[in-house]
Amino acid sequence: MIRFYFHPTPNPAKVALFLEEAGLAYETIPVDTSKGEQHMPAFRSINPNGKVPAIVDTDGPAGRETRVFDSTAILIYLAEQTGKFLSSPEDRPELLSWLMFLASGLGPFSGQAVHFQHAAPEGLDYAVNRYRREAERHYQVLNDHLDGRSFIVGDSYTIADISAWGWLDRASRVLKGAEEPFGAYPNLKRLFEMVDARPAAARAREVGKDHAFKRINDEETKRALFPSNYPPTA
Ligand SMILES: N[C@@H](CCC(=O)N[C@@H](CS)C(=O)NCC(=O)O)C(=O)O
Repeated sequence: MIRFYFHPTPNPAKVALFLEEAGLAYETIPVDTSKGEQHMPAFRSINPNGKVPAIVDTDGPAGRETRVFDSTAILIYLAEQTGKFLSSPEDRPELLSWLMFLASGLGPFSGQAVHFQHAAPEGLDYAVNRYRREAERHYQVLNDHLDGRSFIVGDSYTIADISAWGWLDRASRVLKGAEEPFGAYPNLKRLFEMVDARPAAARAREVGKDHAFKRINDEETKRALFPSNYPPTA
């Protein structure tokens, strides 16, 4: 059994999609990051980085309970455990490369583009330009790679496609103001629509819907999500 620590945001969404695709038994445990639950000691013992997603596999290696944190680590772990959505062994170098491109490039630059265009104070033009342009550049790299390909790696659906879906789902926020966010990236549009049309994607979108996550962006939420804006606590 897997305990899945979840908030309805892009990185947990990738893991929700994998769990649904693989048909694994799991229990969703809400972590309301807007209330600061990611900073609680009990959750920090599962993810010392204080972010979602994380999982606990009660039947991990050697039958021991084990934690895994960070969406990409979780995708690789679950794919290896189940043997599902891994590429062929010959394509493994490509799979690892694109997973890391998504984990360290497309994802974080999308996140910072959202932050500086939607959450940061007005007037930070340098930061807005840098993150928006870097997000666009990563979109372009993946769009070019997908020319003539149905999937990111090889000729089958893998955890790279699952990973890409999480942040591509937020394209309209990443590319704020764009009339058609995928307009300049037809191959990304095709990939996103292919993944999004899978029945597991519809089920993944339902994960956590039975929980009332906090929606108000008040002082508690700002302190929880952006602690670097406040003096360090002793
Ligand atoms: N590299 C991590 C990033 C995780 C991450 O940034 N999660 C966000 C939600 S998408 C979060 O927990 N935000 C709350 C916070 O930063 O306090 C991963 O891929 O899992």
